[in-house]
Amino acid sequence: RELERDLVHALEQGQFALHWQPQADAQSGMIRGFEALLRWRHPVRGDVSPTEFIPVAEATGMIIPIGAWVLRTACAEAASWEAPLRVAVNISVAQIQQDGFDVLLRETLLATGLVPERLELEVTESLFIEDTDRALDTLTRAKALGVSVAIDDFGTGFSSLSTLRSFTFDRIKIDRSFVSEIEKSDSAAAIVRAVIGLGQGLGLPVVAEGVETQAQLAALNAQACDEVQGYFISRPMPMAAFSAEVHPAR
Ligand code: G
Ligand code: G
Ligand code: MN
Ligand code: NA
Repeated sequence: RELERDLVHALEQGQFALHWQPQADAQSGMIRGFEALLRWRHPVRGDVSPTEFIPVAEATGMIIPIGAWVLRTACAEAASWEAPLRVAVNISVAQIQQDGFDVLLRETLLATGLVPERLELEVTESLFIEDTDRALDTLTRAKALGVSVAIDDFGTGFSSLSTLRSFTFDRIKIDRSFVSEIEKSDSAAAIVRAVIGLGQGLGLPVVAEGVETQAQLAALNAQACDEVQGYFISRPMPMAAFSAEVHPAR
């Protein structure tokens, strides 16, 4: 309850910030893009995890203004980078289901000057549980603008495979629960291999999330995974904390 009350004021009080996590080419390590991850610095509690407050924001509808802020801030920051890298933004189901999400998207791109081709929306399979037609319609309009769409946390939701047939995604993100077990569990390794094969068959690049060790990276490379993201490459950080070599704005 208390979180809910405080969340209402968090936006106007400027308590939100974006951290950025690189998405790198698995072979060369070259950074291809950055995912924006929302952070909330609560005046009393300190940092509150998005796993705690995003569900509250979704349940109360606060995700609509907060999500709009994230989109706008991420696009504005990325537009100022010197390197024209991809900017990936997580979008909640409620945002996609909302009337006029495509209008917001178009206005945000216009206002920030970000080239649509640099923006990637990360959506989860939960989007396809209810009101599928509407979700597909909105995503189709996003793609018509030139924006790309990645399926996030792949493998953890329902009907993963039919989801891939219902919409032309641009990228698959393998959930980190499989990546973290890739060396310990034959079944996790088999699933990772299968998802990468699926991506190859569909012509979709695959990003592995949650890569924490050199060994995991090597295992992914052995499977010809396209891109990697995780603590082994970099933790999510404020853009200013990145060194000059990887900072896209320098
Ligand atoms: O770092 P991590 O704790 O950032 O994020 C936890 C969860 O919160 C992940 O599932 C992530 O996708 C989600 N998340 C992080 N930032 C955002 C955001 O801006 N919007 C939405 N909808 N989800 C986010
Ligand atoms: O669902 P989504 O992929 O958007 O979530 C990203 C979440 O994963 C964020 O909470 C981010 O902080 C977290 N994360 C990113 N890299 C790693 C990693 O290597 N290990 C773990 N455990 N979490 C990670
Ligand atoms: Mn994500
Ligand atoms: Na994910």
